[in-house]
Amino acid sequence: MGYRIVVAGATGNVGREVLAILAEREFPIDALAAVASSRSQGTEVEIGDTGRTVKCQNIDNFDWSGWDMAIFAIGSDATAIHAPKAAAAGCIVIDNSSLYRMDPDVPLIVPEVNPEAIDGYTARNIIANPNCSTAQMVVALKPLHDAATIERVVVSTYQSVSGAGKAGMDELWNQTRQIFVGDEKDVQKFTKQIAFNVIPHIDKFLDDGSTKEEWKMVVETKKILDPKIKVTATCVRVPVFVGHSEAINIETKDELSAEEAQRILREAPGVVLHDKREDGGYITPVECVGDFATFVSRVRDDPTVDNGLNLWCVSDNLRKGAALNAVQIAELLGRRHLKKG
Ligand code: 11C
Repeated sequence: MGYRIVVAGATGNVGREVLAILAEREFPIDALAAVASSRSQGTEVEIGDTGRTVKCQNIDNFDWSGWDMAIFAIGSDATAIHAPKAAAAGCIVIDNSSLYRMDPDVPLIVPEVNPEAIDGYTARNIIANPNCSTAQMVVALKPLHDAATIERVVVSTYQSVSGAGKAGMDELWNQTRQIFVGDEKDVQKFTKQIAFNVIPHIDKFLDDGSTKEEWKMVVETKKILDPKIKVTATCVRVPVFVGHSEAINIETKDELSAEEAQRILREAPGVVLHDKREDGGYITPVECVGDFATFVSRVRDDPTVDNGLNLWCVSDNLRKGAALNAVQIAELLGRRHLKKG
């Protein structure tokens, strides 16, 4: 016996990955509905590479009653309209947007890090999925925090254009072509040229000079991992299609050598340590695409502070950063609260 599950935003980057991952992980499904805006009504969406498709229904008049859970990937504005309706009808919402993440009545879950927090979903029937850059970082940091108590994190991100949706990917592709053929460059989605460039700006600016993407990394890490951890972030868009990378510096309360950290990371759930300390002995974004893991490389001591470590962390932002984490939440919900069969 399986679940009755809805994928909202099934035609988008993340929605399509959700459908693929449900199939790849053989999530037990009795009924599957794909919903999207009226523009996509009737569109047949492929379910990964199974050869099967599902027809999109209009989210505006979808009847949420009788569905066990819905994975939402439709952005905050549409989520604000539709998630409360689904939740009120008894369909548990797993939401990819940032709308509910900091709501104290909504658990913010990375299954490898804080699975027990999911029990709080009953307050609103909503569970939040973190920002992609936070998700991969906390997977890498959790086992190190358990071993030596992380007190401070300094992170710089190298985020792919797929984080900005299909329009971001199209802009990188088009600008690259335009530069090669000498056409005028089309700059719309990003504030500056992204092809052959990097942009130290993701999401809107806040009053203190940081950006909302940087703020999310701070507050979400605290909510998921430990409110006592100090985090400072610089988030940068790079001309990579898929895969976010992060250079992370941590300071721990207790001593933790690079060798011990490598040993811990080798055993950690969700982490693949690939750290050969030689040419090419590390993972780059193109190698992580389509994978479930959070890859860690370049683990080394930082001798400029007491108990400091540096590491390099790479993951598929559409998977662990969004669709995979959402499906893992659905699996966790099933195991802990909605047992079938
Ligand atoms: C990016 N991290 O790379 C963003 C995308 O809060 O879910 C995801 C935004 C979010 O642009």
